[in-house]
Amino acid sequence: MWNPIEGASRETIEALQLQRLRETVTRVYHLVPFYKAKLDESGIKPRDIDSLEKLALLPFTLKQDLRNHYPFGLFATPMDQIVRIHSSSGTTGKPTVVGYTAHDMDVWGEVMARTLKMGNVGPGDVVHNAYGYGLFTGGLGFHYAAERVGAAVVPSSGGFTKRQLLLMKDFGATVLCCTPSFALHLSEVAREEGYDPKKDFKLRAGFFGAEPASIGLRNAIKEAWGIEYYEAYGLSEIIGPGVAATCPCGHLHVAEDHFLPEIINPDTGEVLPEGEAGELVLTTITKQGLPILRYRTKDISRLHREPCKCGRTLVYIDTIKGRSDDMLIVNGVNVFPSQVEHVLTKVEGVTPNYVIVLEKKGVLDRLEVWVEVDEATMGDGGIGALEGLKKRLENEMLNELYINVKIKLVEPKTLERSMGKAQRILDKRDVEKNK
Ligand code: DLL
Repeated sequence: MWNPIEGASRETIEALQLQRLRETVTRVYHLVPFYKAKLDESGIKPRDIDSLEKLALLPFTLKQDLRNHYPFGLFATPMDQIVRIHSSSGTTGKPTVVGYTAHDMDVWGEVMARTLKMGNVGPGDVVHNAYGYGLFTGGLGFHYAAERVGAAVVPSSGGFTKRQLLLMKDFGATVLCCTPSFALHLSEVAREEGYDPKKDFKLRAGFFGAEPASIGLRNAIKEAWGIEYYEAYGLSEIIGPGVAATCPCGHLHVAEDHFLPEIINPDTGEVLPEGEAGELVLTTITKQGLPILRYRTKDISRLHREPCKCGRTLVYIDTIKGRSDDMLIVNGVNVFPSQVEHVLTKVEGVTPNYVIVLEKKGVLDRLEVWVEVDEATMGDGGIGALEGLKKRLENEMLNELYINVKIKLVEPKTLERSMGKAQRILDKRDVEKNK
């Protein structure tokens, strides 16, 4: 473990959490007019926070609240104490902006060091960091983590796939950090370039996150590179990566001494009993620049407090299968893109590269999945084999999703690759509605 607190007793952790929660509520009450108004409205004073259960009384914070106070309206420190600004890409509307004080940068380095320590990364390791550098928190988050644990970091950022492979090979990268979709893409290009990903590289572990990855995709990455797979979870509004990370047992432990997790019913806002699935809500309890109460992540997960064999006592969460807002509703049935991906990784002959296309046919929705056939199947398939493959996929989709899915097989390497988070959904239904 990087920090003994990761294995501390529940009493120690909870005492620390309560003290820090009270400090945070006091801080935002006095320094952020938005929170003062919200707390006054609900009749809560900072001194009322005398147990962790009181967390449930605090107001939620939504992404829209950050947008409404664009750019710095929710900051709790004057700008001369802010040393770093990041922002979310935000495809619609204004981006959300986050600010860090020197103290926050230290907290971020600490929780990110815990992430890399899960895979025992340290001096002697060469960390190839292919998360995007810039306003996105992935690149710089992993960068400072690698330096903090004493590894050598290669700040390669996204893009330039062939060049990345050259650097990974020549610099002897032992650890890879990037999105799961990019890790798979790198392995495909490595093969095309004549490398054997397992033999020609020294990689032993990878830290993947920023987007969901099905078990099948994880296995494909592990298998292609012959590495251990660690997962990083986080979001810019809370700190960036570093909110949670998988231990060697595969459990996604939350850095609970800095971020308090809750699971709520996304429709009613009620806190759900332990172990039930719902929306993950996070409260920062040590951040100074932009402290956030009960942030609605929209990520669907569950909390677990069972003891973990690795010795960590911090609560762990289910890996995020999807966000409540990227859940597709197809003729009334809920579908997560990760379910589609799961089917693709179970059926031989296709790759986990796909695009989900949604259209309206009359009053009904039609879901089509474009999926790449793999090289071998394309080579020896013939029309008959491809027809069989298409039928098999359509049957599996029906079993898994309970809806009819049309499969369109496309040639290998024809779907666009993303250097960061993959774009997998093309929803044409609204466009058609507005025509
Ligand atoms: O994606 C931070 C990050 C960078 C995490 C690198 C891990 C590694 P945002 O761009 O603000 O921050 O996006 C946050 O991405 O609410 C989830 O929906 C999704 N996400 C992040 N990590 C995972 C993960 C970064 N491990 C949003 N599994 C979050 C599934 C993830 N989804």
